[in-house]
Amino acid sequence: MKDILTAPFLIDFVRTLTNMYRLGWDERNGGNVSMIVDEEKLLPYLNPRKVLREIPIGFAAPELAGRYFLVTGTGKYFKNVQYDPAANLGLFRLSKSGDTAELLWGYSDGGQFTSELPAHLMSHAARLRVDPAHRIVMHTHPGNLLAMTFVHTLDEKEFTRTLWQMCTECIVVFPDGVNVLPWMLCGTTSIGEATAAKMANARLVVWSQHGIYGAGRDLDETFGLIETAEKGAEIYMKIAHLPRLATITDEQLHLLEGRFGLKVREGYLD
Ligand code: 2HA
Ligand code: ZN
Repeated sequence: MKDILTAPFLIDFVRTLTNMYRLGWDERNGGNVSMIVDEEKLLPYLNPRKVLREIPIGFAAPELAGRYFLVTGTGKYFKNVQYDPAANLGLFRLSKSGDTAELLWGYSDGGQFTSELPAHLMSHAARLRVDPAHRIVMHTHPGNLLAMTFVHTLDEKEFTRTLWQMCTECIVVFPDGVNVLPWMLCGTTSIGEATAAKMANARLVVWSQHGIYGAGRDLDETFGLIETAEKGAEIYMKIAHLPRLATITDEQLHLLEGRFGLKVREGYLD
């Protein structure tokens, strides 16, 4: 068996979390990330029959039974992940019944997965239904997106259109738009179900006055989605209180649609 700390998927995961912390998105224990790991990627590093602990997840996700997940630990700080991946992260397989995490590696101080596991697993199931290559769910607290939910309407079409108008790249990176949930109690199966429902037609879901969820095929793509939306929100927060003398028009957004062959969210452009 090779040392799992040398596994490219783990190195990529740790680097991504470290970078998210560096950007100020993940204060204290804020944020959580989960990644579906394909079995062939993990076999050189772990014996899948050697289960360290069985941890009930408190709900059932039968669609994901038998899948492997690398998931941040509850109460853990992104800041610390690079110094002790085994204490701050865990890798488990979801049992046949879909209601138990079979821990294969990590949570080495007796900990367990993030309190937001319902939103993560339900979002994975929702995204896999529309994209079999989907692998990542990322939750974080970027300051400008959060700020925007206090001063902008939470109407999804309006919220999406504002972000598209803030930087030319926005519509290119997330033509499917941004869905928005009102403030809800976090860490519950209700917010998990609501998030997953919003993931059916977009890869970004804002949790008002809390943060954002992003989904994608790999860590770079998912990080880049959130990074681009956060840049749009940053520009909005810089200009919202100033007279607006220019904007990106719908005509120009249509030009981008044609140039990049985008599948822009139906009905969002005039
Ligand atoms: O504690 O971000 O949503 C981590 C969180 C909860
Ligand atoms: Zn959060």
